[in-house]
Amino acid sequence: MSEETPIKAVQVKLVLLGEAAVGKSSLVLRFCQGDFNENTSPTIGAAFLTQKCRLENRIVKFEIWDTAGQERFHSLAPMYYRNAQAAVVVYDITKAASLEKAKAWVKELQRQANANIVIALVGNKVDLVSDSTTKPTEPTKVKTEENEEETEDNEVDAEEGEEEETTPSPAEENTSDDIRQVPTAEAEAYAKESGLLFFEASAKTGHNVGEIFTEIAKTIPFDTISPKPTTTSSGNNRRSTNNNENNNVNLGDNQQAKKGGCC
Ligand SMILES: Nc1nc2c(ncn2[C@@H]2O[C@H](COP(=O)(O)OP(=O)(O)OP(=O)(O)O)[C@@H](O)[C@H]2O)c(=O)[nH]1
Ligand SMILES: [Mg+2]
Repeated sequence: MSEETPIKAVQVKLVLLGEAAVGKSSLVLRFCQGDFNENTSPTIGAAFLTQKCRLENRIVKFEIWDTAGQERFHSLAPMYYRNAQAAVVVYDITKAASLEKAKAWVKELQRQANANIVIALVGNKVDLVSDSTTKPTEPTKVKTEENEEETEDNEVDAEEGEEEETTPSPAEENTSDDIRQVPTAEAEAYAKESGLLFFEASAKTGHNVGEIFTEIAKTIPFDTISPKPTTTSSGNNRRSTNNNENNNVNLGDNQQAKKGGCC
């Protein structure tokens, strides 16, 4: 006779898409292991990982498909986004072309994926620019149960020009201007008009990484999704396209979630 209501647990299939080298695997590595690797290898096919995220009233178990960004793997993508409840579409804020590729992925998802799929657009590598508020904070952590609340007031905060009054050194200013190719406002406006969640993040520093997944978990319309048990992979045979769950994983040995994610 416990006083506490048992917490519901739900599985969420999530797919990461985006141009090669934008940092998809690095974001997953950060989320699942709290780690970063400067020298990753390109993903071949796709990698599969899981990580749990605890919300107030439920535990979300993300089943994450980290796809390969190289064009030769594009045709495999539908196998991974089919039946997905969530997608993280990543671009690199220092590469304008990668936003165009991200937009193409969004279009494809909106045409071919689940009608109510939650899509987050993520501009990665904000640590490379000095015009964001990302550098000094949140060194390597992603959100845990305890610090979940931090995320509330910590969403898109990398407004360009936000720091103007602090008179940055010319060198810093130039570096920032030279490197950033996608203004925050431009991507944010696109995300808004397309109905996407939007974040700028850094897999390297961990900035906003946990927040991406927490916001997705909060946004998924669970009440309209038939609940699935959180036990193993029943009911979704998509993974049979790549039935070695650790197939081509280049995220180290993190086939299953270790510490470092939501919970
Ligand atoms: N500075 C910086 N570098 C990053 C960040 N995220 C990833 N990188 C680097 O970018 C390169 C590519 O990262 P990956 O995570 O392998 O990129 P990917 O999108 O998974 O690439 P594919 O698997 O080929 O699609 C690696 O050298 C990473 O170390 C980041 O947030 N900041
Ligand atoms: Mg990869």
